[in-house]
Amino acid sequence: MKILVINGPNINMLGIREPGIYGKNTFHDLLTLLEETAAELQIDVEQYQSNHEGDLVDKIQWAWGKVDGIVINPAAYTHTSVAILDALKAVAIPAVEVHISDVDAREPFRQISYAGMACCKTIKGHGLAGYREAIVYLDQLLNHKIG
Ligand code: CA2
Repeated sequence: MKILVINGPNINMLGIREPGIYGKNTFHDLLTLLEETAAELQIDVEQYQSNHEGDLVDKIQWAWGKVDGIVINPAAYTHTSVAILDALKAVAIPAVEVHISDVDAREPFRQISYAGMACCKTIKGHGLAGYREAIVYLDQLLNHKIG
């Protein structure tokens, strides 16, 4: 079982500014959490972060035939990118959308998610723990423990 975790622009800056919105944890803390989750579930978890929309599209295309599930936080591209939506639809790999903050409680422009239209589940407002929840969900889904 291989899960690809994709993070969009500025996620690598976590913990540096706006702790009131995104918490005090850093991007390094997120990488540690992903490693711990992979060990706990005995699965392969790969993380990819980019600040560039086309690179995110390339990575989603790369995943076709290579990974079983995708966890994606497209960050600001969530609210603008039809290209990321189309890439997720093209590969048709089960995908879960994660947002660290509760985007529904923020500015109206953050309440639109294009990527989410191609995802089977969205987890928002759970901080970094949302990534673990998404991986556990995909692991159970792909092992037919949930429908
Ligand atoms: O809540 C989330 O996970 C977001 O995807 C985070 C994005 C934001 O544009 C989305 O609306 C919601 C922002 C990523 C991190 O941005 C930072 C901003 C300041 C300091 C550090 C990171």
